[in-house]
Amino acid sequence: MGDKEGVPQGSRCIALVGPFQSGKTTLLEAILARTGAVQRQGTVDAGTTVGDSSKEARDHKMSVELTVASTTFMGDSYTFVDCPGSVEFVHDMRAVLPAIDAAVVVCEADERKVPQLQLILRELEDLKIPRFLFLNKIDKADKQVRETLKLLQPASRVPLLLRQIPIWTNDIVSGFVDLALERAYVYKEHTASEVVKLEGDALERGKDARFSMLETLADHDDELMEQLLADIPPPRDRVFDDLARELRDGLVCPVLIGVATRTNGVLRLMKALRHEAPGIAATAKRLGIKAGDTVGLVLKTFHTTHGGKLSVARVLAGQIGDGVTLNSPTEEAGRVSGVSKMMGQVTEKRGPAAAGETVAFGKLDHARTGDTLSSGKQAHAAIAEVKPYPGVLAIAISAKERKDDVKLGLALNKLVEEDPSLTVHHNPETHEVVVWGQGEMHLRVATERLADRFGVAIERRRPTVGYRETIKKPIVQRGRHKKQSGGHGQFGDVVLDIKPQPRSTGFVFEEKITGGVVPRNYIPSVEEGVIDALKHGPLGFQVVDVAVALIDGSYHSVDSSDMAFRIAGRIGITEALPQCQPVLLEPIHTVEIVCPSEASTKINAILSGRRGQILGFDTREGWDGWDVVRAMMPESEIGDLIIEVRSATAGVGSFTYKFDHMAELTGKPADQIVAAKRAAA
Ligand SMILES: Nc1nc2c(ncn2[C@@H]2O[C@H](COP(=O)(O)OP(=O)(O)OP(=O)(O)O)[C@@H](O)[C@H]2O)c(=O)[nH]1
Ligand SMILES: [Mg+2]
Repeated sequence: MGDKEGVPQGSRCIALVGPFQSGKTTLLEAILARTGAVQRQGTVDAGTTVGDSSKEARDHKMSVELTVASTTFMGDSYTFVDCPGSVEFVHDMRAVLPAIDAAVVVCEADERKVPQLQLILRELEDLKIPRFLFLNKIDKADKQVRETLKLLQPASRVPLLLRQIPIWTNDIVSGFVDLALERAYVYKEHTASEVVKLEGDALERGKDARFSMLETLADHDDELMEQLLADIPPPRDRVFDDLARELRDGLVCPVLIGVATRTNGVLRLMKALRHEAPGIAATAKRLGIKAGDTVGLVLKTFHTTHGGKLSVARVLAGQIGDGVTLNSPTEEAGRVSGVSKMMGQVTEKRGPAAAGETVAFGKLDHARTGDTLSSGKQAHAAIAEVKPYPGVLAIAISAKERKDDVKLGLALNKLVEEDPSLTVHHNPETHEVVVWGQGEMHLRVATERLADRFGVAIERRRPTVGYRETIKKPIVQRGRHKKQSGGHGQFGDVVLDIKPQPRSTGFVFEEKITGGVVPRNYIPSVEEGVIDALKHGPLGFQVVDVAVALIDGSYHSVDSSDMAFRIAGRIGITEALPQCQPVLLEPIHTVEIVCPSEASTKINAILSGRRGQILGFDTREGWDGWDVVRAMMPESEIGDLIIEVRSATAGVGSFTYKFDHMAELTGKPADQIVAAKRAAA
């Protein structure tokens, strides 16, 4: 099938991305309303939009997961994926990017949002995904759009190409000039803009701006450059071809303007998408998918109350319908049971999905977000691998009521399946269930989901820090257990040589018995008793880095037993350790913080304020204007580090960390920890 009017065949998939609260969900609503997919345009503030329809999103008035909604425009089908803007929910965006045809990056004229914009544009640039910038909220604009563009330009590696300029009436934007069409329009609320005659000041500014646009395009089109130099007006088709080509080749990032709340600029955006955004054929080529294969990519997983598990996927090649068995690269993903069209949380059963379409497949039990699905004999290789960022904030949770323990476990599995940027760890030592996430709001939403969706009320606490203790002085100590009660007595007697060991050597047990003073068969019991006692040292923590040697003892031919020697070993340690100058050990990690360079000084101050020891400073490789700061830091201080790092970096700073060593902690901080442990015991 050939393309009609230069419009690619097949359903398009477009992601709406951009910094926090820039108006993506509102823009989706405006698109759906403008194209007739919904009757009335809802608002985020009234909680009536197709997007953000979960209770958590409505409650917080922000997107906390992606929304998928489809519509048609001028006979073509489009699926939009509205992605959350908050960095804490960024995984939902990252997981869909590989499969989309193009992205609309919604942003506003706000300098503080530039770092976040840069992060998003980088992801798109690296994946070679064509992208438009939609400069939203120009109803609130207080500066010239060209000034705004200068502000935003550092966020993009390629030129931001202004396609429209606003027309101002009494300091308010009342319409726009389309620089490619050379036409002026006046905005009408919730309906198409009206063409007006381009005259006066707007005409002049329009000419200037058009010339700038053409100049930028001419950087990659020699013939156009010659025309411009010779003052020959370039043919309109050539300009449109260049706009489309340079977008598709990632040479420019076209900028459109509008007001999502009033549906202004939406029609223009849709037309640009229609004519310029690539279609499934180009996307399949970008992903290296061969003709003849049947391939899809899972963008998101939902566990719905009534419909069970839904795998939202884009079909990238072939056709996928009910009853088809799909494979992921590692296992059989399952048999499709139901294909649905999605309109936010509302799903509607439909027939098989063709290449290009984005739908929800039912009951793919073993499919995970990010999986490449295929139906051939041999599973298709993974076309994308999007690893979630490691968690930066943790909470320990438990079911409020013991009876919900099993339910909590099942709910957590589903929660993590829906959102792989959450991880759950069971701490075998403290028996805590620790949930790691991307920030405060992320974890808060996770606990709300557990309550609202899975019906498990939970309690949350700060996770226990892995403190240990050790000793600084050696000792030789006798442990004697003797009990005479009626018939059989109990007798065990050991002498232990206890010595501190170098850091991170753990525990060693040796026996140096001569002459059988402690019979061989009782020795393992002595060791068990020692291990028992080391679990709770005099400070209340596990004792590490000690060597214990059994050097002497005695036994009784009738009264000695495994149990008696075990108790003797325990007594020996328990009596010895308080005399060995016990000391607290705390875990120290190496932390690597990445941040925009202008925030480095603040980051340094944060690290010092948290007992961090700065190891080094570097520019971040491949990241202009970014730094990496490395430091050693106690685990207890990393707990909520992300909150301060984000606030110092307009939300974009982050860190990774790795356990390095245990270090002694003394003085008041240590006393407080010991006292808290005693109080909790
Ligand atoms: N003045 C004005 N306000 C807007 C416009 N578009 C959106 N808003 C408002 O901006 C706020 C955020 O809008 P959303 O659509 O939720 O923004 P978002 O980008 O989806 O937010 P996240 O998904 O949480 O990142 C809401 O209060 C909207 O009413 C606009 O064009 N003009
Ligand atoms: Mg949103």
